[in-house]
Amino acid sequence: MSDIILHNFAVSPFSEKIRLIFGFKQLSWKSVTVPIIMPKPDVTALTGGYRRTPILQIGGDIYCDTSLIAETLDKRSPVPTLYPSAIEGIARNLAQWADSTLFWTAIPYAFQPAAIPSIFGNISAEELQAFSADRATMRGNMPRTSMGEAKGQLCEYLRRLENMLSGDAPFLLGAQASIADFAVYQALWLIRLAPAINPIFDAYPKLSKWMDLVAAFGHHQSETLNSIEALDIARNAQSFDTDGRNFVDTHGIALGEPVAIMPTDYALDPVVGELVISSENELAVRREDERAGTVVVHFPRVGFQMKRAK
Ligand SMILES: N[C@@H](CCC(=O)N[C@@H](CS)C(=O)NCC(=O)O)C(=O)O
Repeated sequence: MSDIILHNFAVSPFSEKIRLIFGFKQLSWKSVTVPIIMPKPDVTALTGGYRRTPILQIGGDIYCDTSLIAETLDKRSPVPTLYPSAIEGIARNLAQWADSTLFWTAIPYAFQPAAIPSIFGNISAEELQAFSADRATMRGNMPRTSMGEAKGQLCEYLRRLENMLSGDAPFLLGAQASIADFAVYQALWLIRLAPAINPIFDAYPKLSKWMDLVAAFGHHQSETLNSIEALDIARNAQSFDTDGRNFVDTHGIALGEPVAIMPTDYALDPVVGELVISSENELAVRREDERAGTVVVHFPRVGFQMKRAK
């Protein structure tokens, strides 16, 4: 089986979600460190434009968005599962709430001046300015949350999560960990890293204990790889993960047609290619790249939009 390669950076919460899933599943992986801000030419050579972090590469297959990355890892290594059958629906929906609403409530709270050194280390004023400008462009017209709103809403969400842990079960949805635990944890992770602001968790002792439990999964074994080696692996790939899916047509677009796929919320960079998967929960295009060769770029349906390309 081809190696699992995660293109990620250290202080990326969504990357931490996947790194902990490697720990949970005891999966060995290769780590490519990507730039924190644009340009990212070795990332977009693989994806065709998608710039968000992380992406998963297996040979010439590139998986975008952690909901699909988690799904792909679960297919490849089903035990222990991220989707226990009795709680699958609620776990997926809770994870989606955490990756969107909870994350975008926690982020403005995490990026307070007092917390910046714990998150970024010795970052210069210029670097911080470049980071803020990059993220402002990436977020486009997404609504901004003030500190007062972020703090008030975050405390209410923490109270609800604490309530979910009020029985004896160790995880959010019971005895077994699920995708919901990794998604909620990633949203709170940057706050947890920063001693100047993490006392916010003191009022939620069960949640604090649960965070320790999730963190204890660790990241399992990884080796570093550079982005040029990753491009070579893509270019040499002989087969692609396109079989075994139903064709579900919700757009009146047939397999083989040129399409553009992009997120619906932020970083709206379209990826253009020939439609090769259109299933219940996944879309994928095949595209040719000068540096990466032929690649198949996969997206979850939820959170993405597809249009016929010219
Ligand atoms: N829904 C996406 C969100 C990914 C995301 O927003 N990641 C952040 C980093 S944690 C990002 O892309 N930041 C901009 C960048 O890395 O270019 C997912 O689940 O993968």
